[in-house]
Amino acid sequence: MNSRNTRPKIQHSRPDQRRSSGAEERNSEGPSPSTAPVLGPMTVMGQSCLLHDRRGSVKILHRDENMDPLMSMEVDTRVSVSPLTQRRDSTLTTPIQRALRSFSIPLERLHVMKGHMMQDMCKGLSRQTHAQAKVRMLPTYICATPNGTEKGNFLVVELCQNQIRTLLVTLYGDGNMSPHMMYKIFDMPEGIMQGEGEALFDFIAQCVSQFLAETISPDAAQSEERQSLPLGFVFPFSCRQTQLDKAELLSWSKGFSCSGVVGKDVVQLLQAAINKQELCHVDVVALMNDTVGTMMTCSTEGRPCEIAMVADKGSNCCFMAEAYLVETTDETSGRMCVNTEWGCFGDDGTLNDVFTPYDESVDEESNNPGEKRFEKMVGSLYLGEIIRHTLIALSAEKAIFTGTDVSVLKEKGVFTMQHVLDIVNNEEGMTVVKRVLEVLGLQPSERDCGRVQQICRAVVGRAATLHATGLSAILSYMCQTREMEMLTVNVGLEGELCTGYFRFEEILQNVSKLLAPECIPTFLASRDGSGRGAAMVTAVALRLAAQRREVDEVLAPLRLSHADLQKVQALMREEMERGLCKETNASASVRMLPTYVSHTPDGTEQGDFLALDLGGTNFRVLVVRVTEEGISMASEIYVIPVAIMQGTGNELFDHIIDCIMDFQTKQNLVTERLPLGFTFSFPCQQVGLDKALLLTWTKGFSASGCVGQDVVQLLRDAAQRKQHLGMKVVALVNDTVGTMMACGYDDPKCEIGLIVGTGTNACYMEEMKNVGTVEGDQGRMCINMEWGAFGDNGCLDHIFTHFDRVVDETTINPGKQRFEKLISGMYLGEIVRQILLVMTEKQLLFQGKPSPKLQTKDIFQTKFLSTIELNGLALRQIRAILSELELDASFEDSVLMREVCQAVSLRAAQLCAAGLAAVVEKMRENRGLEQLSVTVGVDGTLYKLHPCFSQNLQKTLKDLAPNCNVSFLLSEDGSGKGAALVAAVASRNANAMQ
Ligand code: 0WK
Ligand code: BGC
Repeated sequence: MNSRNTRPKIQHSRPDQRRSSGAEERNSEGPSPSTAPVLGPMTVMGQSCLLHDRRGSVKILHRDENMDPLMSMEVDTRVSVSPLTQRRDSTLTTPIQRALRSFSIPLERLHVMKGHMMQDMCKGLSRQTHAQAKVRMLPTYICATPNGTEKGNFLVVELCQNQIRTLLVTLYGDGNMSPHMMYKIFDMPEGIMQGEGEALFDFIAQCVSQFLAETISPDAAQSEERQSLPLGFVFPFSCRQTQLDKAELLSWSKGFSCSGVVGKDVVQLLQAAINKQELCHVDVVALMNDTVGTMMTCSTEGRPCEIAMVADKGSNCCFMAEAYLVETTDETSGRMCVNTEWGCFGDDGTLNDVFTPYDESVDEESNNPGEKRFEKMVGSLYLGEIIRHTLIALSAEKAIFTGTDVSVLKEKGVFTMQHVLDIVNNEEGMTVVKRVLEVLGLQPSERDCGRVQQICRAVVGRAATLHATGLSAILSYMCQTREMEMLTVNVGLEGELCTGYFRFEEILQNVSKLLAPECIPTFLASRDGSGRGAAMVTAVALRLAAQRREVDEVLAPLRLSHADLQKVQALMREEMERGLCKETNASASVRMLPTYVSHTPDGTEQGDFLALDLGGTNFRVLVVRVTEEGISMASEIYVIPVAIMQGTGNELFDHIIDCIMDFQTKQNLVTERLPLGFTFSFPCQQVGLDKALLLTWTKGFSASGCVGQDVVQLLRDAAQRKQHLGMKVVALVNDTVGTMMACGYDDPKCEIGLIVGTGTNACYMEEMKNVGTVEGDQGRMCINMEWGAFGDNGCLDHIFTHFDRVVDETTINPGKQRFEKLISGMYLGEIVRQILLVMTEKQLLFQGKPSPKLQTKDIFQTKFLSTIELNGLALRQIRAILSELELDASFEDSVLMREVCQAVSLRAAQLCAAGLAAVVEKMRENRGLEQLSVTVGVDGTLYKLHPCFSQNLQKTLKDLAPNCNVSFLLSEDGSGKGAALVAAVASRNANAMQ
């Protein structure tokens, strides 16, 4: 199971390393040319050229001296990756060759880069290192993808480069198969990107206002005005989001630098500008990065998309991460979309060796030098600039445009992305290239054209390769954190580099296959940019918000406040007092039964004893040896079939004797007549240590003819019937008492026994003077509270929910053991099942489709809660549990499932704590202490196995009884040991009497 403290080891190892690490060691200089898989149609390595066919096999051509050096370059340089050695190849003669080579990154280096990216991703996700990380890994608070039920009108505003795009998207809840979309593009006024932030947001709000005026008819506008029109804002800049509609701008990029925005909540700024336009019905409910919009856009046609990459002016990528790994949020379950903001990758210098002098020039000229270095190598805002600087350098070295006027190249931004795309996509000779360069005012020769095209292809090819490297890091990261052998995933693509450069996707496919062979990405080009996706995000946000409100409504009755718990504590105390008082004991719901155990073990107990432990999950027969050195025991678990539990008393006790006889046979104790301590975990009125009248059955038992009878006698009678003389019952104790005694043997401060298992109950050492139902007022006596019945007099009806009532009505003892039915393992699963049924009915779960199995009583076992609430359990494991119940659970369903289980188990732990707080506070007052320090001996499957029950109980107890320092001691061998100790005390007293 993974959780925040057990995280998967993220590693990046090269595929060939994985295949044969030996080879690697063998060649410190990087792989020998013959082994290194190389990418792209042509790789030049020193004197040889490697030609790669599509199948990836490599043909080596040896360049002979009369081969035209350029010719060797004529072959496709679109993607050139070559072994490390290549870059340092000083044999490269011409400036062109050197320039081209500077843009080719060896496969080796790409592997290292992928590794750095993965390391930076982990740094960005970790709460400790997030602040220093260059790859910011910003949480987006998007934890769900569209489920097709979204419907309504949604407004979207996209802040693009030089444009504002406004959309109105209508969804019909038909699986989003045919959303209706209207949109309008507004060009941004000159200089607004570098002006006042307020001016920018006012302009955006005016666009919205104009768009609405043009698209919504006045009548519809009137009815619209009456309804809230949700707006999703696509804001492609790095923001620290704390909610879907709360995002602080961290930094501008791509030429934007509006003042008064960095560090501000961008949603607030837009909402304020919109309100200024008196569009008060327009409510900004979600802000998202353009990558997120793209992921959602590509997720609509019934094919979930979990990664999206924008290769446009800027470059960025988002993906669905395991929420528990996103340490900068409190979400621990499910997945959350993370906006990587990988544009800043390398700002710590890790890319310096691949950053060419041309990249340096572009960076120096930018308005954020030293920042966004990765973006500046791959964003279409910069590719033209890189090429311009390369051409400037080459013409300065007289390697190109010799003897012609190249002053136009001095103009920043003159070489646009469109120019570049026209050149790189041109497969037909140099006509197009020539025309593009001439339009720019250059006079290129045929040779110049060829060289410019090579440079353009090298720069764009490098951008595609670097995108693929970043993507490979994310692919491998997802594969590893999901602990999968193979990851198949849909990747949404958006941006002019994706749509404009016709070889982009192919390079992405080839390079990611080499760098992340364990992953199979399917690329989905986004047809509608991120606008449609933004409408989805807004729709999902509203659906989730509406769902959240409904879920809170359903679960609200289970959420107990501190005041509620204090009230329960006070009611428990009241019932305890009534139980202890002779006059009111009979009507008290907490019977406070005397146990005749007047002190905890003192270590002098000795002897061999038989012990029985009935009433928990397992019926156990034990033989216990108590010596001064300690206690040793042997035991056997026997089943009590339901037919016996609900048969006759004689059948039950005969069955018990059969088990004892079987045990004694196996333990060669047949000849022994050992004193026996009987842990009988049901409410009994004890008359003495070995005489106890059963008051009522609980926990599914109902054997007839026992209630009101002396249980010890029933056992003796059964032994009689079976002519079994091999035992002498000397003591009967409740499992809480047995547990207290067993733990008291190791910790003398243990004066409270607590069981939270199939049932629940507690006992504690009370001052005899307070026990009105037993003569004498010296010393103390252990009181078996039988708190399971607390509230049977109706005092807890105010916290009893509809779900609890349904569960109670379907038990064999309706109206009884009401406190127990809110807390113990026998009932929690059923409470959860009832809630699931209601939530399914309300379409909050399983798309409203209940499964027949979910209608089956006790089908949802309490152990499922313990599993489902395991910290960070992968949601697919929750889905596995639910599929056992024939429930086809979505991701969101699994997250909601966990929330329901958490609500039910937390309430149980809190109520248990409220009961214990009443006990420890009474003991503190009894002893007139400022501070009480006491130990609780505890047992029971729920307390022991539930991942956070004990923690929640102890935390709540501290809040409710701050003047008591309570520690908890888990009983190792159960209360059988305790029963033996009580039997030892009883025997010693009996011997002393003789
Ligand atoms: C183990 C104790 C037994 C007690 C049981 C309660 O030895 O006396 O009844 O714990 O836990 P459960 O088995 O009901 O979860
Ligand atoms: C019984 C108690 C017992 C508790 C825990 C309750 O149902 O009434 O006697 O201590 O379960 O096993």
